Amino acid sequence: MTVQKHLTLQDGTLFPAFGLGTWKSDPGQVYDAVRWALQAGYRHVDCAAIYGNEPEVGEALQDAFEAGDCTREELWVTSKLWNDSHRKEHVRPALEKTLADLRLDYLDLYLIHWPIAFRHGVTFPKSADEFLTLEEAPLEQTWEAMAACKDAGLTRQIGVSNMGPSRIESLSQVGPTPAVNQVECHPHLQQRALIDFCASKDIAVTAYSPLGSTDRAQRKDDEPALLDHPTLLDIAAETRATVAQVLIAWAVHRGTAVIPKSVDKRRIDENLQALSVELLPTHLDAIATLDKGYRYLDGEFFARGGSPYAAADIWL
Ligand code: NDP
Ligand code: 1BO
Repeated sequence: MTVQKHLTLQDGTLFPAFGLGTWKSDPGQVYDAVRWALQAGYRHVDCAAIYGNEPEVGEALQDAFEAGDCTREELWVTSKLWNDSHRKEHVRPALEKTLADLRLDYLDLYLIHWPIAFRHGVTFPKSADEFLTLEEAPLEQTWEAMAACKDAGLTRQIGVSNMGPSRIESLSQVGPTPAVNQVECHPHLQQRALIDFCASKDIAVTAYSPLGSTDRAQRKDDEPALLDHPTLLDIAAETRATVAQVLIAWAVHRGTAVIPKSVDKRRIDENLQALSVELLPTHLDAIATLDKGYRYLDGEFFARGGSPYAAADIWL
């Protein structure tokens, strides 16, 4: 079994630095993916209500506990509050729905998924009136409701996702400092300034889309293919690893948690084995040159249809 690595959160809680992503893991696939992952030694699963697969993840978790693959106490489960439930009266019911779907009594971590708000019941807005502005649904009120969920024992930690320093500062003025900020992070978007800011506040960073999020429905014409990058291919050859393993090892080496998604048993195993890949200073120097501030998830999907949001303002 591969040795798990951990980050230490503000209150001393150990946060597994490696987990399984589940976005785009369709019902019909995600049950097996979660079971294979837990049998292989994964101890962290990243979920979200909007992924539409929490009931099937919950079935897999229950069966894994019953089969003795791991105990609830050994496992870290993260989920996320969707944008239509930011108003304070909707936060706890959304978390309770996620807990029922996941068949859990508590989460380890609950995140505000995006600093974007929709009218209650809207999955993805089709018109301007389906959005709420941040004046109509202030993130600070959402955060107070998240903190109440933590106090009620529904989640052990609370955190944020897709947020930059000014949003984190303003949430920290009305409640606890977020335990975790989950953001896109890979060699083309290294997030050095944000990671330094989070370190200064003792906020752990989780890197999402660490492999370049290759299976998104909407891809851009100019999208760089991370898994085929010549520098990364060279490092993979030198370390006798795959490029995916190099990317995961790099994320863990720089002190972030990382949550690659796969529904393929071979790749699920391969990704976990990345924790044994050792990168040399020359490799780290070469990867450092690949930063170009490129977002695979640029947030443009929240800026259409008469949206009051601009993509560039999401990451403030
Ligand atoms: P990833 O960067 O993890 O890439 C997933 C893609 O890589 C899939 O096509 C997968 O295919 C493929 N893949 C997985 N392992 C390998 C491998 N070893 N070699 C080659 N290809 C591989 O993308 P995601 O965008 O899914 O990000 C990971 C997770 O982060 C999400 O699943 C989600 O949990 C979280 N996330 C959070 C966001 C947020 O807003 N907070 C936004 C985006 C992601 P296959 O399944 O066939 O193996
Ligand atoms: C809208 C994209 C969500 C991925 O976490």
